[in-house]
Amino acid sequence: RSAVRMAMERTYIMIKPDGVQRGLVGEIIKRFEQRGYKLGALKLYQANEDLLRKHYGDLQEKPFFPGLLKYMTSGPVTCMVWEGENVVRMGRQMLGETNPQASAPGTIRGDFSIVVGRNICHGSDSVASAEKEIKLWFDDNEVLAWKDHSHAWVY
Ligand code: RTP
Repeated sequence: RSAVRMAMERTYIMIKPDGVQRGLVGEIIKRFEQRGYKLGALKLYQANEDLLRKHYGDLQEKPFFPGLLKYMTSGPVTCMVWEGENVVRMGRQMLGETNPQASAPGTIRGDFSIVVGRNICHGSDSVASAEKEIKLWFDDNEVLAWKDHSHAWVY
């Protein structure tokens, strides 16, 4: 297939503190790798409130926001960039629904979590928010240039 016809995208996937503490980092990376997506950036990172207010800017007025801040700063998160065809939508599908009890078995939340306040992972909901979130969580020099990757084995 011609490279120009593919919807090549990047998305921001983050394993939340519960996912890290429960030892699910390898499992989650494995699922994206095995699907055929390419890792473009990876780091373990202790987030602070300032960064999380920027990341979750649209949720600041929600009653659960203080609890969300406490949860998300309770330990390190794992920040990742994944790339490949349609990865924003496919990534959300692999994660499952925001509420784990609405998540199908076979999804990450559907396999490993029970409540919305401890739902293991985050994935960008659009190409635009992916680009915004990648800039927010990574310095430019931490993210591999897309052209460095060969996708020839997958596509
Ligand atoms: P995420 O950004 O983490 O991928 O989640 P999302 O887009 O699927 O969901 P969103 O509505 O943006 O909520 C962000 C995160 O806030 C926590 N949350 N807690 N009722 C609650 O206690 C509640 N609702 C949402 C979850 O961790 C959710 O992923």
